[in-house]
Amino acid sequence: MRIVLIDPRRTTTADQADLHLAIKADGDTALFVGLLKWLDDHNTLDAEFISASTNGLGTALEIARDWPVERVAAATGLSQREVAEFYDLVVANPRIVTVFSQGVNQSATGTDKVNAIINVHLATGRIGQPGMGPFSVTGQPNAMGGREVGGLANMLAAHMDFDPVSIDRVKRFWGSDRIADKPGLKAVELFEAVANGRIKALWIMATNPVDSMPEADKVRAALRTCPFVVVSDMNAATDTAAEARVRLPAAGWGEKDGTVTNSERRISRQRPFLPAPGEARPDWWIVTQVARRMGFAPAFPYETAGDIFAEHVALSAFENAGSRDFDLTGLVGADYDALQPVQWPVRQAGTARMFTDRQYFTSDGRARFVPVAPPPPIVPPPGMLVLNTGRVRDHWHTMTRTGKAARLSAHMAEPFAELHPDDAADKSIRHASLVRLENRHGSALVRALVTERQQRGAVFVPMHWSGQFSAAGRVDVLVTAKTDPQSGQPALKMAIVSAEPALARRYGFAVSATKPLLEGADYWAIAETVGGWRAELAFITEPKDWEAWARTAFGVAADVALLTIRDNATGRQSLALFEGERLLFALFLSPDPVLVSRQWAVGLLNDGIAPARRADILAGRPGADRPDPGAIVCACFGVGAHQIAEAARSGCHTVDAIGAALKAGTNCGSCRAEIRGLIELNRLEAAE
Ligand SMILES: Nc1nc2c(c(=O)[nH]1)N[C@H]1C(S)=C(S)[C@@H](COP(=O)(O)OP(=O)(O)OC[C@H]3O[C@@H](n4cnc5c(=O)[nH]c(N)nc54)[C@H](O)[C@@H]3O)O[C@H]1N2
Ligand SMILES: Nc1nc2c(c(=O)[nH]1)N[C@H]1C(S)=C(S)[C@@H](COP(=O)(O)OP(=O)(O)OC[C@H]3O[C@@H](n4cnc5c(=O)[nH]c(N)nc54)[C@H](O)[C@@H]3O)O[C@H]1N2
Ligand SMILES: [Mo]
Repeated sequence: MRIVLIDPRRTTTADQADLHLAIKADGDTALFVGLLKWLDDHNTLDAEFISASTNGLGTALEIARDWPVERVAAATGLSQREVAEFYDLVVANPRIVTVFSQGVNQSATGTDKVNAIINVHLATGRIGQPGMGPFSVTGQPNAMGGREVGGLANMLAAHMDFDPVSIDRVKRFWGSDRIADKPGLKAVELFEAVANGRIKALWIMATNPVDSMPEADKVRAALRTCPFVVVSDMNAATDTAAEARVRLPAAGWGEKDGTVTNSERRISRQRPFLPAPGEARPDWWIVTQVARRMGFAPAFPYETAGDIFAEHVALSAFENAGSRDFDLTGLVGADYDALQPVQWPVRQAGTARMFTDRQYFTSDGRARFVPVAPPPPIVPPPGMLVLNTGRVRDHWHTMTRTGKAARLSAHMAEPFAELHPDDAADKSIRHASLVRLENRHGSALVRALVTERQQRGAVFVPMHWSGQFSAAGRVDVLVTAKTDPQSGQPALKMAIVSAEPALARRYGFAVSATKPLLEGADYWAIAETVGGWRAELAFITEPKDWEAWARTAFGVAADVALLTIRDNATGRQSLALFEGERLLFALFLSPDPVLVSRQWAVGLLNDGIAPARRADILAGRPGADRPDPGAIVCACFGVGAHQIAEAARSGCHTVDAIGAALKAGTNCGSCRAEIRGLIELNRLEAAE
């Protein structure tokens, strides 16, 4: 198998790819429209399939004919050679799967990008057969399931739209004289309606929009003006729950019964493996109770998750007879507790592959080409950068889960911005210093990570950091609430920002046995570690009295003496508190970024520390018996970059050899590309 990665950044996926196309933001439509022309020019179109099973190629091809490789290269920022190499691979390999996710979807031209991709598959007949097809990978573990039950404002349940026939059908199925007869507000519109007072009551369930929606500060402000906000969550402390009038404790996935559907349309039963804590209840139960008290008891007779699933199955089967793709007819009357994983549509049995009969869910059964034209390129004003956002390996969304796992936080412990070295130099931003990103929507303060993996003119910030874990790491305060005109999906990968160095007068790093309160610092980011917390700090204006500041931050009473040392030559200063052999907190301050080894300092929280060692600890000096493992690379086994580098220098020259020596990379394997990079680097150093 060959892998082509299309991503503006050289991500760790690039390390596995045969070809990486570092495309300009939103260049995808041009790339795939140009591909359609190339395929036509190289006689790769499937004329028989096109004439028997599709409609509308003409217009799509007409547009594509204006997109020769030179023009594609100009629009995508790629070289003509790279574009041609990719196109040749597509010509030569009929078995091709185009896997796409949010770099395609979360764009003001997302639907165009998807249609450009599907057009290529339709034109070559590469769909509905083994090893080929466009493949949209949904992100959330049950994103697919959410759509099936109508969890989007623009659809009814069971994949039915708001067309008159479907509206009438669902109405009859439910025996209801009233039903919503048009799409509701999509996410971005919804918060606009809250802001302008059209919506006065809002129930937010299982999502954290104060962090994850574009123009996030406006979302927060909107919630503050909304007369009635209810939040159902499994965490009491989230940035959204903080704005709620009523908080309802929800059971989490491992505490409840249900089904989930994954990206291959496979529905699986999920059973609880933990009891629900306290008063927590499944969301369906909470909704049912509220509905009953609102007077809808006859319509909400459910006692179990199985009751609801049976109704879901029945609706999918209602007047279906093969006319609608979402069809669970085969599960009517099925024993919920004995349900085996199955791929829909389920008529007699499940369906492993759709469209093998070359029939599509349109009125004439033919697939439709949707003509799309590439958008004009995105050109930020001089000095400004294109902001891109997304995920890191070890965090999940707004960190309500992964923020609690010390091991996962060890990989990336603070919010950061990836910048190209030339942009960083232009703007006098040093690696590991702080950078302020700003535009008319808001501002963020994050650590600068200067790297060749980033392209010039762009900056990447992870989506994960919330106000629970950082002072100003919420990237969505910067993202413009611009949406795709068809889908309403916000362009979450896109904003124009300025980037300036933030000159801190003092930097700090702290470890603490208890969660510190860092509100007084201009920059702070905290992460859980084994035995406590670690925190990165920076002060643009300094507190007058460091001891007083530390007492508030680490909750130390006025009559308890702190240990402090100060080096007048360097301006470095440390404060700490011990209780017997136990370190309660240590705070290292410096006019420059603090150089203390993070892994060493974090380890102190679990060490017994003899009084004689206290001075070394205040000085930030690891003893010879405790070599610094470096930043954690393998989160599964807690193996650091220095350890891997050392092993590489002493002869472990393959990822497997490192695994045999240190166990690193032998469990989940997601750090293997990073390990490979460290081996390369350190072999070279050893050779020099
Ligand atoms: N560790 C971890 N895994 C997760 C999640 C998580 O939070 N953490 N979340 C899950 C969820 S819900 C989702 S939706 C998926 C998302 O999975 P992905 O979509 O794979 O992840 P992202 O990091 O959001 O974005 C992917 C890439 O799109 C690139 N990109 C940005 N703009 C463009 C563009 O214009 N064109 C192209 N071609 N690429 C562009 C970005 O540089 C980024 O590397 O991940 C799922 N898996
Ligand atoms: N800039 C930018 N913004 C993005 C993205 C991006 O790439 N860039 N990605 C977007 C994408 S793809 C996604 S999926 C979203 C994710 O954004 P959100 O969905 O807002 O983020 P989560 O952290 O998953 O929030 C889920 C919340 O539900 C709670 N929860 C978990 N399980 C349950 C449950 O069973 N019941 C209830 N009631 N609560 C529960 C969690 O504690 C958490 O507070 O972010 C989007 N926003
Ligand atoms: Mo997602």
